[in-house]
Amino acid sequence: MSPLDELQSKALAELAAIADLKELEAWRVFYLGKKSQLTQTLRGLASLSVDDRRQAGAQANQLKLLLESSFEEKKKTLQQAQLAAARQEYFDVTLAGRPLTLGRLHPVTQTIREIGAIFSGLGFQVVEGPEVEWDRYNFEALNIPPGHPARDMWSTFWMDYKTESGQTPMLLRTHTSPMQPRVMEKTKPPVRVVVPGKVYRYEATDATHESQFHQVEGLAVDEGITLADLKGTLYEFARRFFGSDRKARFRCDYFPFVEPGVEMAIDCWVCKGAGCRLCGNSGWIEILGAGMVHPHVLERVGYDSNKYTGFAFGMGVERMPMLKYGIDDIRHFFANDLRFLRQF
Ligand code: FA5
Repeated sequence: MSPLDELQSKALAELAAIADLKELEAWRVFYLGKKSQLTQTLRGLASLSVDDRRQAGAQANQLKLLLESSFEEKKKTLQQAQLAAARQEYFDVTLAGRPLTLGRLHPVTQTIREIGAIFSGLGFQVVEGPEVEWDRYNFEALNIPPGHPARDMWSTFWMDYKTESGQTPMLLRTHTSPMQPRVMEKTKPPVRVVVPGKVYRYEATDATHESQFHQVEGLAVDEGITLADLKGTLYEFARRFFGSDRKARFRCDYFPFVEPGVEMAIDCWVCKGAGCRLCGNSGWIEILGAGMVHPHVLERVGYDSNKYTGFAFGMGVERMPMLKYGIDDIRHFFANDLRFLRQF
């Protein structure tokens, strides 16, 4: 085999194995470039005799043509493959973009913010507190000692909290009222706060009751505060939240930490006060409990109950949008059905 034959078979074998254009260019430089064996052979022809030159020149030129055409062919094949691969990733830049779905705040969060904004406008500060609570704040500081029958008003989730001295019962707070003594312990009067947060009750769910729901607590303590201030504040809240065409009413109620105690109700959104299944035929839906802070509760945190009086209230947050928008089941709020949530 002549050196040119050898070169040919080696070059073509290497060319066949090439898989991309970069390797192909390296191949071209090696076999057809200025410093390649073939170019050197062609240059060296001048030193040969006329006969030798004719024969060797013809063979070298033939090989050059063969390598050049093989190179072009391979280049075309590789370029086509590259194009086909690019087409697979092709996208139409003129197509309209897919709309981005905007997230939104949960209706309960929206309601808490709306309630907070109304009370901020009435001079209240918004504060938050712990959901896992001590018995002494959830009950004892609120005039409900161990064994007091009023504990039955709130079915409770208890848990054991391990401390160095043993196990101490803690609970998931049954209402936001424990924040009353917590705030008063840290503040001197005047106090004006609202406290939004989650609360928990060990009870069966129905259209208006959940075992985990939200409340907003309110507390105002100062010299000379009366029940008229409580009613005025809550009527004004109801007017701003529900509009002036809705009716609100107060009735006597009992909570151990207020005296006197009241409940506030709004006319039922389904029957407009006529009486239906939802409102238990009463025409009214209770939204909050309230009253004048009991002197015992004030004294326990070191407030002089002869000098200071105050009112407190605790409203169910989910009941507010239910009343405002006519939602007939509290369980919609926590079912996470986007068809419901997207309406707010
Ligand atoms: C209390 O929780 C008292 N802490 C309220 C209070 C505060 C009274 C300050 C006096 C002074 P009650 O258990 O009634 O009270 O709950 C208050 C409100 O929470 C109710 O009016 C109702 O709107 C809402 N609520 C009560 N239980 C549930 C429940 N299971 N699911 C949804 N909302 C509820």
